[in-house]
Amino acid sequence: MNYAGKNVLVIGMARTGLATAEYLIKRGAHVTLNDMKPETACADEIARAGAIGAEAVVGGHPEEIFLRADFIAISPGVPMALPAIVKAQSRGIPVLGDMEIAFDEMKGRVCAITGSNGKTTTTALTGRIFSDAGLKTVIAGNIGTPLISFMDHDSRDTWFVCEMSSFQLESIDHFRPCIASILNLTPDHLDRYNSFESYADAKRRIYRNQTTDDFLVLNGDDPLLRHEEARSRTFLFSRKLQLKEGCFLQGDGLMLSSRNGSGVLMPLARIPLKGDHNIENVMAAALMAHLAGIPSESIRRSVEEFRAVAHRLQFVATIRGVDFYNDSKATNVDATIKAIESFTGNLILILGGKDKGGSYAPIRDLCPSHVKLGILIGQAADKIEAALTGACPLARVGSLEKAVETGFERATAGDTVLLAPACASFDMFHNFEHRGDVFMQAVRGLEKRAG
Ligand code: UMA
Repeated sequence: MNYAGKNVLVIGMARTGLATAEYLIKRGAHVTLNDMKPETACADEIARAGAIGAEAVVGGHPEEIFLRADFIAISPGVPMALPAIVKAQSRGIPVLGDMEIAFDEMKGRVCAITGSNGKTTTTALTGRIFSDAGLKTVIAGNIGTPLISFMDHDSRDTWFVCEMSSFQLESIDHFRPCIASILNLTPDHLDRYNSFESYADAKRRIYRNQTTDDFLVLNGDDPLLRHEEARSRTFLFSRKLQLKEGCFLQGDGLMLSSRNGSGVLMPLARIPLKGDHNIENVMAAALMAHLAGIPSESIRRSVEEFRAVAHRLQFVATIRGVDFYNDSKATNVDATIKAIESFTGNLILILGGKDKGGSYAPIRDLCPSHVKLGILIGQAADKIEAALTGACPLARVGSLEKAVETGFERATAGDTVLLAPACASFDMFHNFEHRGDVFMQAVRGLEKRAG
């Protein structure tokens, strides 16, 4: 698209908004950046907007700036249901996300990964396999750096391995990945969607522009995904099914099979990541790499060398026989269940934060066998307490640091203190990374004091 002389409104003045504004200004657009935050809370962002040549309007979303835009670029954290957006759309003003804008210019190929859980680990691992195999690779999207930030480099021959959230998928139009994957579908973000179906529909947009030349990789063990009707060539990965084509388990070996060849990829015991859910993540990444033409030997080596991504079931320390794990990225109930299931029991589980509108009851079933003590923090503590009372002992504390101390006091050698909160972090922290960092700092402090 030719942006020269266009009036563009960019909503959200954080990573995506600022990168998008810079991209558009370099291509001749007049950009207004808009954020609901008051001026006092975004002085740095206003200064950055000025430095790149954008006008900044903060402290709300005044309708007139939406209605005079030629098009609107929306950040993932801003809901499409914002009244000013709805009104602009009703007047025919296009609303696009940074991934769509980037895709319009991109010369390379996209491998896009979504799902309720496991996206970041799978994206990081897939990117690692691609780059270890000598392919020019960029890892972008929900994992941390907006895709649009990479568009000033020559993108020919590049694989863009993108983690995509449902939020980002809402604002695509022509975006078409050569390889797409949906890892799983479980309830999340029900504070933004009015039903699980509309959340799942947003995820399904990942393959809607694919053609018969493209590949779609789905979790064959997820009943919601097994029977998707896509135009693209669909391959499953599964821990339970024996597949003619795809990635699956045979005995204790991981098998890969397609027209590109078949055989044992590697014994399960050689996968360094913890937990059954990570076997699924490895299967998805291996299958995508296989479909991109990467030899099994190269995939195997990369998987063997890959270690957990920060804040995803990350081992922190052992203090007097008590292990500490940071799974701050477990921001929904399903992720917490997967984290719990990665251990055989003896867990002291730290739960709580900002509630996202779902039910905590599914955690209850695992408590008697796995959880010695649940330590509750944050705004959601009352709701979690109501859901788990009677299933395991519970304690309430006022901070994450206090939760770490209490966990250590109540643990005996052989126990594991696990942060897997089942909630968003924004009631007490800037984001889940900040929450994980505070947890790890508290553990390190404990380690020093324990000698
Ligand atoms: N804002 C408004 N009006 C609103 C809502 C928000 O003005 O109604 C403003 C906020 O005041 C803030 C800005 O929008 O200043 C934030 O925008 P953003 O949340 O999109 O922040 P970015 O820094 O651009 O981060 C986004 C993704 N954030 C979200 O989806 C919430 C990041 O994913 C992503 O890494 C980044 O783009 C680069 O692609 C984070 C995330 O939490 C990790 N994702 C969710 C998840 O994984 O569950 C989906």
